[in-house]
Amino acid sequence: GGTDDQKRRAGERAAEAVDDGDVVGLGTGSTAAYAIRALGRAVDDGLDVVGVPTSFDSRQLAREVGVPLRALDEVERIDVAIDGADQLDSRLDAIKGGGAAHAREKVVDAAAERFVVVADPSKTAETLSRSVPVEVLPDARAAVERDVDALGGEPTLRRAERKDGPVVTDNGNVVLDCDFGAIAEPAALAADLAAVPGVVEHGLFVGLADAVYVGTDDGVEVRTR
Ligand code: DER
Repeated sequence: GGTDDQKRRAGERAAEAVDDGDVVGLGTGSTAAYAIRALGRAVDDGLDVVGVPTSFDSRQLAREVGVPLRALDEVERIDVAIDGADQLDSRLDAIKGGGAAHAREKVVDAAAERFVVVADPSKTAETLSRSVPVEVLPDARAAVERDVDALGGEPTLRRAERKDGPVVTDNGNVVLDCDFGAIAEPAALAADLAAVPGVVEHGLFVGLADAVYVGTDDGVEVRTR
């Protein structure tokens, strides 16, 4: 992955684009965490924002740094969402879910007027090729594995560390990491995965990101859709 400096530059630049009065979707992961910390400092300096967290971790960090919080169903709108990604292609389509938070992330990121991805250079690629995290109802796992196989994917149940058995998401589901190799048509695969019974949410974020802030060793590259 990228360096902490690269991630920090991306996160802090994205936080600068947040305006007074904004409702901000607070993404999950180490890069989005820098944006949340920067927002905490801005709130200390008088910025008036409300954060909508996308996971247990983003909620905890927001509380720690003093960003006021509302639940998703308590806000009328989301002005901007700032979130990381596991991989991003040249059309700003992304694979997310490294932190198994992609179900709630997608609701918040898609609802936002403006969705900004924060990343480091290790995340960008010509074509998406990482495994796609798929959140699955626990009892449907075997059926979904068969459907993923039929779609040409290789599903692997994401196992927990320091806990026997699988990772369990904030929503009580399990995650299959599905390797499809190079994904030439993300939109088609996204539609196929969304149609599989038992799939709660997949980690293909197609046509959602409005901009990406890529933190480099000497600055931030901003790319828009
Ligand atoms: O889980 C997610 O989708 C996160 O955004 C994650 O994929 C990115 O995490 P990172 O910023 O720590 O690489």
